[in-house]
Amino acid sequence: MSVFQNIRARLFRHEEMIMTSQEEAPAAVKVVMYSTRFCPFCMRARALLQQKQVHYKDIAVDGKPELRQEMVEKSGRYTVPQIWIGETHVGGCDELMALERAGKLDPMLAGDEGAGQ
Ligand SMILES: N[C@@H](CCC(=O)N[C@@H](CS)C(=O)NCC(=O)O)C(=O)O
Repeated sequence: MSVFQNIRARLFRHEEMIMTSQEEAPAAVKVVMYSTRFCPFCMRARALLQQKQVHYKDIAVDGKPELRQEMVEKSGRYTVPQIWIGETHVGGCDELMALERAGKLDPMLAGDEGAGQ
């Protein structure tokens, strides 16, 4: 597969994932992530959520200044990804990974938002 075919395949998978995430109802709690396609932190966060088989809404802000602005207003942060589990603003990839290391991510995904504190 050429580099361009590879990139096209990745883009297609990303679009498909966004549609799937938006069409399927979240299980226990709503998970939302603002991201860009090729940001390594976004990829890591996405991989962890996918590994946990979480249905989440992935809002791609690539080339969408209005969506990035929405993210900044909601989170007070300028970097992607920005992740919410239910009403709780988790932060970025590092914070998501830290929750996982602390054993707090699974309870939060199961609806126990207080577990993150
Ligand atoms: N510590 C942050 C780092 C995130 C970060 O640096 N993201 C980069 C993209 S890979 C970013 O948003 N840079 C600013 C920009 O793209 O405007 C995290 O874990 O999420």
